Order: sequence, then structure tokens, then C-alpha cells
Amino acid sequence: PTSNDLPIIVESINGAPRLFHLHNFISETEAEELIENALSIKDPTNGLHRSTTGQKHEAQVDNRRTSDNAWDMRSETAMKLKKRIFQLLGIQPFENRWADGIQVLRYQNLQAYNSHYDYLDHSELRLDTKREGGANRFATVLLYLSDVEEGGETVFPKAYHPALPSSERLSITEAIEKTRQTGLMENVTENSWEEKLIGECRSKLSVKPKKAFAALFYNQMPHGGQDDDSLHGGCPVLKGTKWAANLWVWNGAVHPESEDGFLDTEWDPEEPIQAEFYTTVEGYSLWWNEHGFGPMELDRPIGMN
Ligand code: PD2
Ligand code: ZN
Repeated sequence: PTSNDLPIIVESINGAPRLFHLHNFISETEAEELIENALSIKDPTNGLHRSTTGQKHEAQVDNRRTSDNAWDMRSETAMKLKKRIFQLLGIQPFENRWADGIQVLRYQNLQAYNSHYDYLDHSELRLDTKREGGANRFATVLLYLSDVEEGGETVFPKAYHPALPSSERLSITEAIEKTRQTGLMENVTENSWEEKLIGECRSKLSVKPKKAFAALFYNQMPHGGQDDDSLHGGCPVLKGTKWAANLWVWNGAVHPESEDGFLDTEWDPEEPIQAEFYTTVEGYSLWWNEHGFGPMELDRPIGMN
């Protein structure tokens, strides 16, 4: 049970992709605490900043993800929610290494996250979940922290809402046309990715954001591999501000320890050596001879070539 003391209800919404609504999963107070914590984090890596895509040293600003985000790695609320999410997914005991941090997202007017897969598509063997021991993002839990006046849905463009009669399905163009008539899209450029996404948001399967509401979907197939139907996006906010948070849960450790490196192929001396450094103690910086790579963050590995 949440701190509301109401029973959590898991409502099955769709089969492909596997999408569930979560009722009473997060309380209004917890939603407010996540926003307050995000606003109070001052360091540039974890505090609220323009979102990037790609992992670690490959991370870069992406003009198809225009939101701001913060990483809540250690607040009491974030840890409590992480544990609740693991219980929900039936992954016990709780293993912090099997998830990224709680990521708090803020979308202001017209900000959005174009459709993507949360499953990381790398050629790295350790990310291949069809191989024994391979780990990747398994499930995504989205926590909606604020009401949004218009827009800001999470959309699954490969599916229609299963309860929508097929005679009532709109094409993307029809949905864009209809929304343009409401006057909500005056500042949306014609033929932009935001316009197309809005068309999908208003015709395909989507979850409407609401304060203290939550949703769960799976990025992997039951026997491993990416679920191609799990493509999803964060719709442009058309009025108001959207606050949300996510947790990407893996089916194994996010960052395998070196002794788990059994999946790696043999080392080829022609290949550059890569290493990842992380610390469990605060206050350290990373140095190689005279070269300082900067301060180390807890739970934020620095990758090196
Ligand atoms: O904020 C969302 O609705 C959203 C949409 C798509 C979040 C994510 N993806 C994500 O964090 O992966
Ligand atoms: Zn996503």
C-alpha cells in the first residue's frame, strides 16, 4: 500500500504493448516531494537541466527531447518509490543496481520527447537479453506528478486504444486537423516532428497525465529481446506544465561488476581499452597522472577510453 493506505490497483489496458494503469500507486504528497527535491538539487549533473539522450560520455542534447530532467538518486521518497516499484514487478529482494535513478521530468509549453524505445539498442553483448545473462531496460514505470491542462500524454504510436471502435479511429492527419481547429496548436510549426507527434497523441493509444497517477509498460518480450510495440513518446504540452518521473528497471545489473564480465568477448589488443569508474563514497575526484577528469558522483559512473 502507498502512504495513502489505499490498495494499489493494477489495471490492464493493452496487450501489445503491455500497458497498465496504476491506481493509488503514489500519493499526492509523494508527487509533491519529488518535484520539491528535483528543484532543490543544485549540482549540474543531477539538478534540473536540459535533457540529453545517449549514455554517459555519449550523452548529448537532442532536439527531439526538449524537456528538462533531474536525477533523484537518494531522497527518501525516491528510495521508497523504487522499492515499491520492485515489489510491483515481483523483483525481490530489491536490488538498486537493477535500475537507473528516479528521473524527474519537466515539460513546459510545447516541450516533448519524440517517440523512442527505452530498451538500449547497442551492439554490446551485455545488453542483448536474448543471451543468457544479458541485461537491458525491462520495464518502465511512469509517475505523473502534476495535472496538465492540455497535452503531455504518453503515447504508444504502434497501437490504438483497444476500447476504441475501429470506425472511430482517426488518421494522424485528421487528428492534427481537428486539434488545429481548437486553437491549441497556434505555435506548432507545420510538418514538424512535434506536429506529427500531436497527431499520434490524439489518435493512438495514450495515457493522460494526472497528478499522482502512474503507468507501467514493458520494453522487453517475455523471453528477452526488445518489444517492438513498446515505442512511445512524451506528447508536447499544449497548456500548463507537466511534471513526471520515471524509473527504468532492468532485468539484471545496469553496470555489471568486472567479475560479471563473462559476456565480454576476448580482449583484442588493437581495440582501445574502456573502463568505467564509480565510487560509493562521497567527495572523490577522478585523476590519471596530472589530468583531472572531475568530481565523482555517487551512482554516476564516468566512462573512459
Ligand atoms: O514523460 C513521458 O510521458 C515520457 C514519455 C516517453 C517519458 C519517457 N518516455 C521516458 O522517460 O522514457
Ligand atoms: Zn521513454
